Parts: sequence; C-alpha cells; structure tokens
Amino acid sequence: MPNPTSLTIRRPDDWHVHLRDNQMLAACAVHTARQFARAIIMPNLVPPVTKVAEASAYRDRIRRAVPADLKFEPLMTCYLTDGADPVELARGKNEGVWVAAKLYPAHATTNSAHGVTSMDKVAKGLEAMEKAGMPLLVHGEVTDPDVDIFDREAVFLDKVLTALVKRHPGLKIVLEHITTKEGVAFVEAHPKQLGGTITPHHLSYNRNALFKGGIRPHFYCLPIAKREEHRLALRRAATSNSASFFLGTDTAPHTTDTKECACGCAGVFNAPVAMQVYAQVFAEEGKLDRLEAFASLNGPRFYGLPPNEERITLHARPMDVPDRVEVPGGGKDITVFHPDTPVGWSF
Ligand code: OTD
Ligand code: ZN
Ligand code: ZN
Repeated sequence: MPNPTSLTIRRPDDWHVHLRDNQMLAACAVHTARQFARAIIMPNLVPPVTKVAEASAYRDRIRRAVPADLKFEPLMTCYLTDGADPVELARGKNEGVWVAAKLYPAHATTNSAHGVTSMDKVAKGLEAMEKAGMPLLVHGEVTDPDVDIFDREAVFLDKVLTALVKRHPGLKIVLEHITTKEGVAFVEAHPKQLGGTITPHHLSYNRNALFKGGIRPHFYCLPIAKREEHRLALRRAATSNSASFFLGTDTAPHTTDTKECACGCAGVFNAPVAMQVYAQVFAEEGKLDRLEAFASLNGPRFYGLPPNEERITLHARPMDVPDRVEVPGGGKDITVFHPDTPVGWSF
C-alpha cells in the first residue's frame, strides 16, 4: 500500500531530552515544546540535578522558558551518584517531582563525571526506586578505555545490565538511546522489565556518516553510531509495533564552536526536526501506521501515564530544515541536525 500523504496521530512525547539551562535553555525549550506534549528532562547539568529542590527549581525554569501558548510538561529525573540517598529518591517520587532516575556510568558521556563508579554504590537507592515504582534510565555503555568505543554498549549489557535486572527484578529500566542489535535483543528478551528508546539520528545514519568526505562533528554523539547492520536492527525495532520501544530524541545541544574544534563535544541537536525525521523513517519502511504507537502510546504505557488527547498532523511535503538556532546574547548558535537525505515530512 502506498504511504498516505498526511498522518494524524496523538500528540507525541519525548522520553529523553537535554534542555540545558540559562541561555541554552532559552534557545532550545521552544523547539521541544513545539513538537512534544511532555519530555523526560535529563539531569546532566553542571552541577548535576541530584536533589528534589534542585529538580523542582529547574522544572520552574523550564516552564518559564517555554512560550505561554505551548502546552508542555517537563518530567524531571534524578542524577544518580555513588551513595545516592534512598530517602531523597522516594521523597521526590512521592512529591511528584521525580518521574525517574538516571544512571550514568562515571565518565560515559557529557557531564557524567559525577556518575556511578560501581553498581554496589547505588544498590540501596535502586531498592528504594523498586519499592516506589520509579523507573531507572540507563546510559548503557562501559567506560573502560580498553574496550573499543564501538563495543561499549554490547559489553555493558553483558557486564552490567544482565546482573542488574537479576538483582532488582521489580525495577523498571529504560535502556536509553539503543544503538546496537544486541541492545534491541536485550530489550526484547525482557519485555516486562525493560523498555528501549531510539533516537532519530541513530535511525538515519550509520558510522560512515561521521567520516563522509571528511570528519563531520555534527554527526558525533554518544553512544556513537554503529555499523549499518545495527541501524537496520534499530529500524526494525522501532517499526515492529512492539510496545517495548519508544521515542526518545536524545536531542543534546552544544554551541557550534564547541563542536567544530579540535576536541568537539558529543551530542546531536535534533529537536527542530525530530518528528519529521521519525516520520520519514517510518515512511521509508512502509510502516507509517505504526508511528503513533512508537511516538505517542508505548512511552506513556511504560511510565504509567495517560496518552495525550490532542492530535498532530504531519504532511508528506519537504521540510526546509533550518541550519542554525541562535542562542540569545553572546552571538553563538547551535547547528541543527541535517540528515544526508532530504526530509520529506513536515507539519
Ligand atoms: N549523548 N551528548 C549528551 C548526552 C547524550 O548520552 C547521552 O544521553 C550531552 O551532550 O548531554 C551525547 O552525545
Ligand atoms: Zn546517554
Ligand atoms: Zn541523552
């Protein structure tokens, strides 16, 4: 059956977003809020968001940064550190501030220096989360520099996640931004306990894109894009209609100057084009009828929240992707993710 020329679905949510703070927040919040009704806000600020009061204040700043005509609900997360306080975790969940907590293995990605050095050091916190019904969101990469960067996700599944799911059988876990066929298989093997988010960029390109015609820093993020066979596994998973996989853009803005330099930051800023790229991927796979489940239904079900009642409509007409978004004050900008093929869907 040919693809439709337009698609109306329930308003989607983004289950993995970096909105930053201050001027970066001012530049970015509108782009996520235009597309999504709710978003899980990552806590990797400097310093990280570890206390209920900090998350509540950050939520207020986000709400103020979103234009008043957009309806948007930030869902806050706690950054887990060694010795994470079980009482603070349970309190924040009961008070309706935390929706989940985030596990960064120390030094795995941007602003993760305060992350967890060993799972034993968060066992008490994880027990409290298990009791409180609070999901754990995992950056699934080992940080051992002796492990090849392209193998770090698969090794994490073997060395860390396998033991974690056994030790905390009642803990709901999201394997964030999966990038490998092993990640897909792990999520599929634990349908009751695990969910997996998939980004638009990992669906769009493989690792060759980083080096096509020269080094291209705007395609660099962590976990790094893998071989084509892994991208194809992600596309199969996202479009499979399995309730275990849902939308998480991992939009991670850095100013253009901090990406285009000798040691550029990791992160892809895809918020202005996210739904359009997902629609393109589902259309290419001939599975547009499954976009709503991935974007608007599976995530709420995993988190125990109702789906949104509003609807959005996407049209099969090319999008003029902006090159940059200005950061107010200081003359800097953020380069927007451009897939290598034109984006054929727009609002
Ligand atoms: N990956 N950059 C960032 C976060 C993500 O691992 C992630 O979730 C960031 O800049 O915060 C990135 O490449
Ligand atoms: Zn991550
Ligand atoms: Zn992220």
